[in-house]
Amino acid sequence: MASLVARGAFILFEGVDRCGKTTQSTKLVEALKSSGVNAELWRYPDRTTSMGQMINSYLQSKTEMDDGAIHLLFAANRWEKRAAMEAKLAEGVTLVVDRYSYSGVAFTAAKGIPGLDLEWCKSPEVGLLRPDAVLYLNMPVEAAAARGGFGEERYETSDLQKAVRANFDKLREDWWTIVDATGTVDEVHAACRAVADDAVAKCVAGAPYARLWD
Ligand code: Z5A
Repeated sequence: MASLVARGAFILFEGVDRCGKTTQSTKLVEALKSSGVNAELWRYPDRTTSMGQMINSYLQSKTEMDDGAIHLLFAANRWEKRAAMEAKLAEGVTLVVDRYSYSGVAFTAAKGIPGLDLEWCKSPEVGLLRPDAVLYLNMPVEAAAARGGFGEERYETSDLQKAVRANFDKLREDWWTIVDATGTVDEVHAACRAVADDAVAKCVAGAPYARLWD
């Protein structure tokens, strides 16, 4: 029997470090809620789970891990949340998500480890829910770094971020929205809000779910 509740939308923010994902995802959830949309902010890695704590420790360089193993752990951190994510959407909650599988693939493949190419990196993500909309916050690495410099975590170096950006260019699909992230917070928000409103409306109207990498 079909559900009586319209499903929520899965709206994803992606982009290089400091491009504004946290700022924009937080602002979008507030705006959606204030217009009556039931919305929640999620982020990956989800550092609250036991797997997420292992990832957190790795990102903070407190532990070392094989590059393939940490890649699979990032993916497992999405799989462990998959059922909860699908249940939320089915209940009508719109999820605004800060990073997801595309970051997983773009970062690991940027390390240049033999064998860990884009295709290998995609494989553990296949079958996870595909977002209804991707808001790719497009920004040169130098401009992002000028927003306060990179932090202390692993991966926060200019060379790696440039390789990540090049990988995002390879992963982009024609249904993504490329947002100029160099504008003011309000300008970027306006562009994101329009896409989010459209995604929510399509999901209310019954848009089907899709899976990576359909
Ligand atoms: N990773 C992975 O390897 N595999 C995976 O599967 C996943 C992730 C999911 C997690 O970092 C790390 O894990 C990440 C990828 C890797 N490594 N790196 N790099 P995270 O997600 O916890 O952290 P982050 O993505 O690096 O977040 P960030 O540094 O907080 O950046 P942000 O969220 O994109 O930006 P922001 O905090 O919103 O803004 C940065 C600053 O710019 C801040 O001072 C703002 O006030 C300012 N800002 C924001 N927007 C503007 C505008 N429009 N104008 C001027 N200033 C602005």
